[in-house]
Formats: sequence, structure tokens, C-alpha cells
Amino acid sequence: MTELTAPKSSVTAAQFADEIRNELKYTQGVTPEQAKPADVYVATATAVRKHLMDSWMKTQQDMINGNTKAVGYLSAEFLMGKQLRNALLNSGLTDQFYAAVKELGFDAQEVIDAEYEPGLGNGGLGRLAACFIDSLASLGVPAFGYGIQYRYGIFRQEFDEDGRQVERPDYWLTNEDPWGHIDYARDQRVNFGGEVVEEDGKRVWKPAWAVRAIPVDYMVPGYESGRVNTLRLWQARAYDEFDLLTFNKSEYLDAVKPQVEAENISKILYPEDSTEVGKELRLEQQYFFASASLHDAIRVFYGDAEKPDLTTFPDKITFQLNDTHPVIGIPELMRILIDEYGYDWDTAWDITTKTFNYTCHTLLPEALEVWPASLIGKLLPRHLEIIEKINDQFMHELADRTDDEAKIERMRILTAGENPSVRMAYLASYAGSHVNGVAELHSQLLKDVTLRDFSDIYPAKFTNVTNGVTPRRFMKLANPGLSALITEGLGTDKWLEDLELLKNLEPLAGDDEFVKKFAKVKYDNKVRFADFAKSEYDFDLDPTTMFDTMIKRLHEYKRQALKILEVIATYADIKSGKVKAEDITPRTVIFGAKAAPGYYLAKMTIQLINNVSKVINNDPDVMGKLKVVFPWNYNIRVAQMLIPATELDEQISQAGKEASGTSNMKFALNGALTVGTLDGANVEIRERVGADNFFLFGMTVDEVEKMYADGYDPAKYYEGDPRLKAAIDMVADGTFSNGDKDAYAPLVSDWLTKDWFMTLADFTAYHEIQSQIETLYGDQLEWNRKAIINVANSGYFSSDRSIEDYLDRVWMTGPLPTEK
Ligand code: 8GP
Repeated sequence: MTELTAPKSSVTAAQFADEIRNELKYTQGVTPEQAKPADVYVATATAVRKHLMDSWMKTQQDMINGNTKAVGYLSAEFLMGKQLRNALLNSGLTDQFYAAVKELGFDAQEVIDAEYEPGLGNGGLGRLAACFIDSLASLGVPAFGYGIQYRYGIFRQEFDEDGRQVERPDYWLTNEDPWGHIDYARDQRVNFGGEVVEEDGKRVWKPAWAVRAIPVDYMVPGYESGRVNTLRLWQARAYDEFDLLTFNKSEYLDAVKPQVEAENISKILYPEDSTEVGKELRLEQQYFFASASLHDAIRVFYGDAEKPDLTTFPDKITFQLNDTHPVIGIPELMRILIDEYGYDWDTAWDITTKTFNYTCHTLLPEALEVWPASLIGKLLPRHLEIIEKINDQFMHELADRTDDEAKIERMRILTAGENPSVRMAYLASYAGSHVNGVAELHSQLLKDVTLRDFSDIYPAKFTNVTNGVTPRRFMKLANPGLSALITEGLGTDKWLEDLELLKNLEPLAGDDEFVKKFAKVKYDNKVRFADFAKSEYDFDLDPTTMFDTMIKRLHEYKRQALKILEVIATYADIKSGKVKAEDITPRTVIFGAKAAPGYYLAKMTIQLINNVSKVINNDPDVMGKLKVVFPWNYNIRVAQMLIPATELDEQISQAGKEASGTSNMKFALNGALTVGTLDGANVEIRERVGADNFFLFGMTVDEVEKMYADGYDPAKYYEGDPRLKAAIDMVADGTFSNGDKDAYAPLVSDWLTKDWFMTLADFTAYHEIQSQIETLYGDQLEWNRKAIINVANSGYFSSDRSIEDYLDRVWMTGPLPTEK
């Protein structure tokens, strides 16, 4: 057997430079003199891929020939971030790259910048999927990420003159994509529409149209594991045969229509929008990638065998359903087993239920997908029949287990009545082996509230796996300064593979010299971000002010409104003379957020923040004391710059609404202190770093529930806190809209009459905690000690640990054997 690739590559810088030259010549057709940074980027990426090729092929061979169950991570989103530096790091070629590029006469940063960031995800769920496949490869677990290669990812965000969000298309594939290998030979046919007929006593699906699914393969190199997994993203293409008939009748436009429609399936990432339902194209996307991926896995493990023994399928691979988007894969596997391979229902059911597990990522009931049965029937008539049968079987099973008819009725997968619909979360909870939430509190709330009936009947299915983040990207790549200091402090860099080793930093929080070094790293990161913000956005940031950051999707439940109202209240305090500008801690408040294109109040909140920023940043009364900036188009690249520079991290959602959060973990690991509610993973972060090192405020889940039950009246809080009143009045009186009192009327009216997420009720507590924060910030040594304690105790939040939990609790598998 061949050896795995050595972790640290033995290639020299000179050799690597030759490889890049070679790619420039034979792939790009340019001399180094003619080459542009973009050419060098493509050439380097191509060279790195070649380095990974042996490990990639060997990992696949070991997986196919061995007995280690693989993991299939089915996800509609993979928010990968840029690949070059990560691939260099994981293949041990970083130093060689910098030296080689220099030798070739290029600026490494320009080469890195030539890569366009793919935005194939909306936010937390998509980034989590990317962290997970990194960890799977780093742990040496054989795995596939399966998703869609969208032609357009999440929109590029701009702000217009009035501060409004403008969505622009994201042309990420206009340039070369050296990482993705289009594998035409391993395409899959995905059928749609038509009808089901009875033939020889069998139900036979006669589809009306089909799409060709072509895999685009991305290598997923593990960090020093010698393993390289695959991210397989499907592209939709039309079949030529479709237009021929019409074309022959010389109706050209009609002839290409099906082509265009077929290719639309992978054209665009659906905007995250909890209010949006019934999108036919979205269901097409879901089925498209679920079906192609399941067929692909069968091909990978059983080749072209005509009668494979698919009862062994669950021993070959276990599929994780990343939220409800791939849940249509459940009836699809049933259909494949019964219709394509001739298994009986019970055997198919046994295989299917052993194959799937389901992760839920939300607590918002409106975010749980529900499809009209009529739509499923139109696009996937055979699947609707199968879902009906699953539902019947389920109803019988429930009748055996409980006498509670109301409960049975509540649990229907297929709702009763005139316009039935299919609840995808229920289908997944019934058919999946395991169901998990993404933080302890979230999993508890799933059991107690969202999926309560299911956890009553099937308690053993329910488990928790707290999210995590990859330290390779979010520490080593994002924060080289802190990474070097940690390695110095620990005397080893093994923490990148075993993040719990950070615990050993804790004693250093008592060492003033170390604390000062840590503070210096943070300051340098602030300077770095200020430089970036200047060149990228033309912002002037003062790195001696506190960097206070809130980055996440713009959503009412996350409560960016709470933050901006507190900023406005402080501004109002100074303007009215209640507080002297010199008495406040100078702060730079940084927001990053995209709002779903159709989310009216979220977009208005963006506009408000932008206009508050305009007014405050230009007011000499607060200059140097308070500044608000909103870098547009927040993405992974911005996150990697901003998180290491942040001192105060805002995690201020209404308790019981944020499933987990993952930026909270990234911040703690990069030495920011958190101000947060008892929500999502904040709870666990606080437990680990200690209550003294976390700024807790706000109502708890129980208090929130009680307030809903008692009837919540936001106006009472407006009247009760003069600072809050002053802030809201300022929004209403046109201060941030050139005197236009109507500009924010819908927002103001929502706050005063509805305020579903209780921003107003938590406002006073939020202000009080901010005062404590300012006091502590005055003692820089103490502040930084606490920041170090945060870093030291956050090793648990590595995605490596999350994956180990999935391996033990859900997937029941592990790494491929290594050969020594
Ligand atoms: C997010 C949760 O909101 C966040 O708390 C959690 O950290 C993250 O998932 C990873 O678990 N949920 C989503 O991003 C989400 O539901 N996205 C919708 C597009 C489905």
C-alpha cells in the first residue's frame, strides 16, 4: 500500500515556483512576464490540486474498498469562502507559495485577491456545512458534501444614496473556477412531472421531462490528515433530445425553452426568506440535488451492478439532511429502492430509515418547510403517492402507540382537509434515525416545543450536537498574529488539530507580559482592519476606539434594532447635554448584514443604520467618540478580517430564537468578549468561559414566554425609559431622514405596537450592561485577561468536536484506518 501524502509537503519553494510556471505555460498559455495575478492564481490553484490528487484518489479508494461507513452531507448551501489559502494550509504549501510567488515577481496578496469568493449560501447553515466538511476531512472521515453549484450565489449587496440595500447579481463564475472539476462522465438523469400509471400491478412513473445533473467536484483537503474528501455540487443542464422534435417543426424558440427552463434549476441560490412559500423552482432544486446525490452514492459504492444488494447501503453511507431542504430525498430513496431495484415496501423502508438523519437549524415555526401536496403531485407524482403511504403507515403506527387522537392528528405528515400539504420536518423526524438541534438550548426547545409530539413518541431519536467552527480558517488563516502567540504560549501548534489544548493558555491570563502581547496582537488586527476598511470602503476608523461588532443576517429576532437604538440613545444623551462626550468610551460600532430581498422591515433597519451612521459620523459633537460603520456586502472575507479585530461581540437575539449562532464561537476564539442573551450557543459559551467573562443581559426563554402569555405591551417600555423614548422619538422626528417624519414610520409603529421580539422590553437591561462594559474596558489589562480566558475555554467550539459528536451520537462511524 502506498503512503499517505506527507502532512508538511516536502516540495521546495523553487520546485513549487517551477510547478506554477509550468501551469502558466501549459494551462494558461502565458509566460510569467505576460501573466497577471489572476493567471498566477489559477496556475497556483491548478498546481495545488495536482498535489492533492493522489490523496484524493486514495481516500476514495480506501472508502470504497474498506469497511468504514462514509458520511453524505446533503445541503442546499455550502458557504465555502475563498479556497486558495485554505488549500495551501491544509496541503502544507503555504511557505512555498509565498516564496515561489515572490520569485516569480508577484505580490502574494494580489494573487490571493484574484480569487472571487463563491457565495453559495445564505448564512449560518451554509457556513456550518463548510466547516463540517473541513473537519470531516481533517479527522480522516470519508465523506461527501452534496449540494448545488448555483450559477448565482447570494446577491452582492450595495447601498444606494439613501442608505437602502440594493441587490446585485453575483457573477461568481464569470472567471475561471480552477477548483471545480466538471465530471461529465458521471452525470445523472433527474426526472420531473408526468403521471403514474398501473402496469402489471405496479405503479410506474412516466415522467414528462428530465434534467441532466452534472457533478462539479471540489477537493476538500483535511488539515495534515493526508485525506482529501469531495464536495460534489450539481449543475443542471438540458438534454439535447428534448428540443429536437420541436426544432424539426422549426419552432426554434419553443425548442430552446425547455433547455432554458432545465438550466434554471441550478441558476440561483434561493434567498433565505422565512415568509416565502410555494416556490416551485425551489422544490425542483431540492429534488434535483437529492435525487442526483442518492443515485451518485449508489454508483460510487456499487458501480454499475445491475442487482446490487442495497440492504447494505446504510452500512456504506449515512446521509445527514441539513435542515429540511433535502428531505424530499426520503421518498426518493424509497422510490429508487422500490421502482428501480424492485425491493418491497418494508425492506425499502428499513433501508431508508437507517440511511437518513435530520438536523434542524431553526426555532421559527414559519421557517419549517411545508409544501402543498398539489405542487409535489405536479412535479413528483410518484413521490406524492409514496408520501401518502408513509403518512398512512405513520398514522397506524401512532395509533398503536397512543390513544391521544388530537396528538395523532397534530402529527400528520400530510395534513388533512381540502388543500393538504406536506410537512417536511415531520417527514424527516419520522423517517430519520436521529433528529438533532444545533445547541443544547435549541435541542431542548425542539424536544419541548417545536417537535414535542415526536420527542414524546420517539424520545430515543432526539439528540443534540452543538455547532462548531473550523479553527483552520477562523483562527490560523484569519488571525495569524494570535495563532503565532498561541503557539508560542503553548509551545506547540497541535492546538489546530486539538482545540481543547487552548485550555492550557488559561494560566497565561495571569501573566502580564503575555496579556500585553495579546493586547498588541488585538491592536494590530484593529489596524489591519482599519487599513482594509479604508482601502475597501473608504472608511476612516480609529483603532484606539473600542471595536464593537454585530455581524449576522438582518432579522428582527436577531435585534439589530436593539443595538442601533442604544447607539441613538447615547447620541441623544450627548446632544441633549445629559452626558458629556468625553465621558463615554470611544467606540466604533460595526455592522455587517444582508437582508432577504423581500423582507421589508429588515431592509428598513439597514437603511436606518446607514442614515444614523451618516448623521453621527458627521456631527462634530460626537466626533472621535462614537462612530457607526456598515461595510456593505458582508461575506466570509470580511468576517475573516473583522472578527480578529473585534473587542466586543454582540449576540443579542431574543432568548429562544437563535438556534445556535456560530459567529459567537468565532469571536470568543479570537479574543472578543461577548455581550449576549441566554440564547443558542451563548449559553454554552458562557458556561465555559465563566459568567465573569461574559456580559449577560435580557430576558430568559421562560420570561419571554410568560410575557407573551401575559400580553406584551411595548409602549409601556417606551414610556418607562426616557433614553429609549428619546431614541425612538429621534427616529420618528426625521433626524435620520432629513426631516422626513414618515421615512421610518413602519418601523416605529412596529416597535410601539407590536415588537414581536421584545426589543423594547430588553432595552434598559441592555443599556445597563453596556455601562458595565465601558467600566471594564477602562482597565485594559483586565479586559484582555478576560479575553484570553475566553480563548482558552472555547476549544470546545471546534467543528472537529461537533463532528466527533455526530460520529458518536448520529453517524456511528469514524476515520478511515491509517497505514503506518
Ligand atoms: C442558522 C441559525 O439561525 C443559526 O442560529 C445557526 O447557528 C446556524 O443555522 C447553523 O446551525 N439557520 C439558518 O441559517 C437557516 O435556517 N437558514 C435558512 C435557509 C434555511
